[in-house]
Amino acid sequence: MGADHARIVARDLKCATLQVVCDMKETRARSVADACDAVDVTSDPAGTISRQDVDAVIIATPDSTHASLCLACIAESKPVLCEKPLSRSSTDCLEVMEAEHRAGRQLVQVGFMRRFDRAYREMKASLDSGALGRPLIMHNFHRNVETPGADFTAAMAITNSAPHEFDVARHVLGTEYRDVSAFRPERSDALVPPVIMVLGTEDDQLVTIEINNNAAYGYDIRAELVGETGSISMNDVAYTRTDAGLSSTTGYDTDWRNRFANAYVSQGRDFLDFVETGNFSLVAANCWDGYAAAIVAEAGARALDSGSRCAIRMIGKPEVCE
Ligand code: ISE
Repeated sequence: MGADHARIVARDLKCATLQVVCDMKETRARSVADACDAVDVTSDPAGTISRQDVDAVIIATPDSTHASLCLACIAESKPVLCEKPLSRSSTDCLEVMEAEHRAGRQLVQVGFMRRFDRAYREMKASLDSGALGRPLIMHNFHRNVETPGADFTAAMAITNSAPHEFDVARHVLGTEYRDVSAFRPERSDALVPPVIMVLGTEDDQLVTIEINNNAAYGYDIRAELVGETGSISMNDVAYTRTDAGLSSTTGYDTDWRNRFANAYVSQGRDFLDFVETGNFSLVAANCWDGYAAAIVAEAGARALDSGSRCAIRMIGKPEVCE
C-alpha cells in the first residue's frame, strides 16, 4: 500500500511533492522512489517525520506500528493520513485521539477509503434523500482471493479486513453499534476461515458482514442497504463484459487496489486539501472513527471466541470529534 500511495501522490496529487519514501528495507524504498521520482529515500521513520522538508505524512506500515507513528506525527504537528486500522487496540486509538486533542488541532485522517467509493456515496445519498424510508438492514460481503501471506492470522479477518465494513456501514447509516455476534463455518479448514457477523446498531438496525479472505474466485465486495420502502445495492463494477462462445463473462479484480483505485485518489485529494487549508474532509474518517472500528473489532473477536453476542461499550464521543 505504501507504494500505491506513493504512486497516487506522484501521479494524481499535482500540488504535492513526494519528498521521501521511507521503508525498513531501503532497497524497497529506493525502487518505489525511483518509480515515483521521489526526492529522497530512508529507513528512518522518526527522522522522516521530523524533517523540515516534510509537511505531511502517509503511513502504510504494518498495523501494529500505526498508532506510534501517528503519535510521532502529532508530536511534530504534521498532518497524517494513516492507513486503516488506526490501531487494532482501542486503547491505542484513544491515546492517539487524546494526543491530537492536546495538540489543539485535528491532524489525523484514517484511511477508510471506502467512504469515497461512488457506490457507498450513492447509498448514503439515497438514504439521506429519504428514498428508502428508514434504514433497517445493511448487508455486506467482503471477499478476497486469498490471504496476503503467512502473517495474516484468522483473527485478522475481523481486526484487519472487517474494519472497512464496520466503518462504512456506520458512516452510511449515521449510527454506532450496540452489540455483535460472530460465527464461523466449522466445515472450513482454511487457516483464515470465513466469518459472519451480525451487529445491532443503536438505532435498532441490523448490519450483516461476511468476511471471506480465501474466496478464491475474485475480489468481490457487495453491499445492500434495505429500508422500509426500498433498497439500494452495489452493482458489479466490471467495466467490460465479454460475449463469446455462447457465454457472457465479466472479470473480478485481484484485490482492493484496482477495485477502489478512484476512492484512494479521492481520499488522497481530500487529505491534501486538509494539509493545505486545515479544513478536514466532510467524508474522511478521523480518530474517533478509528477508535470506533477498533472497539467493534475487539468485541467481534470476543464474540467469535465466546460464541455469544457481545455488547459494544464506547466512551462518550468527545465534542471535538463531532
Ligand atoms: C486489506 O488490508 C485492505 O485494506 C483491503 O481493502 C481489504 O479488502 C483486505 O481484506 C485487507 O486485508
